Amino acid sequence: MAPLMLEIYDLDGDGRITREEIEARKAERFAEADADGDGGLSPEELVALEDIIRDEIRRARAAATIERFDDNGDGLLQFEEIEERTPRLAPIFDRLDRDGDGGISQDELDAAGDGRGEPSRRGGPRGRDRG
Ligand SMILES: [Ca+2]
Ligand SMILES: [Ca+2]
Ligand SMILES: [Ca+2]
Repeated sequence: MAPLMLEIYDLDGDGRITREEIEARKAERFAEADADGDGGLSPEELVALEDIIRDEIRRARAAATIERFDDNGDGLLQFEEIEERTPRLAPIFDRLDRDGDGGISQDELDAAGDGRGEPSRRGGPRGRDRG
């Protein structure tokens, strides 16, 4: 069972999703979408329902992400916690910044484009001189 499903449907947080919980969640959604409370969904309300479901999924996904990244356990993602777990950008930056001056110059970008076999969108197989 995907944790995402648990996040969305496990209302009492016991790690199991019961039929009742699914029904309750659906009823909750419906009631929330039925803005005028007439017991039926108008086109606008149906759109609202879709938004609610989409929101639920995004929130659940965010909650799962926070749980994974939250080093100090405060239930929030601090900037440092994000940085620490998404180190992918740092090596790329370091690699591009060949002279290590903390900035990436156009030359360095060109060199990266030529040297690493990354397809350039500028077209033409010829780059600058080999470095
Ligand atoms: Ca449950
Ligand atoms: Ca309605
Ligand atoms: Ca935290």
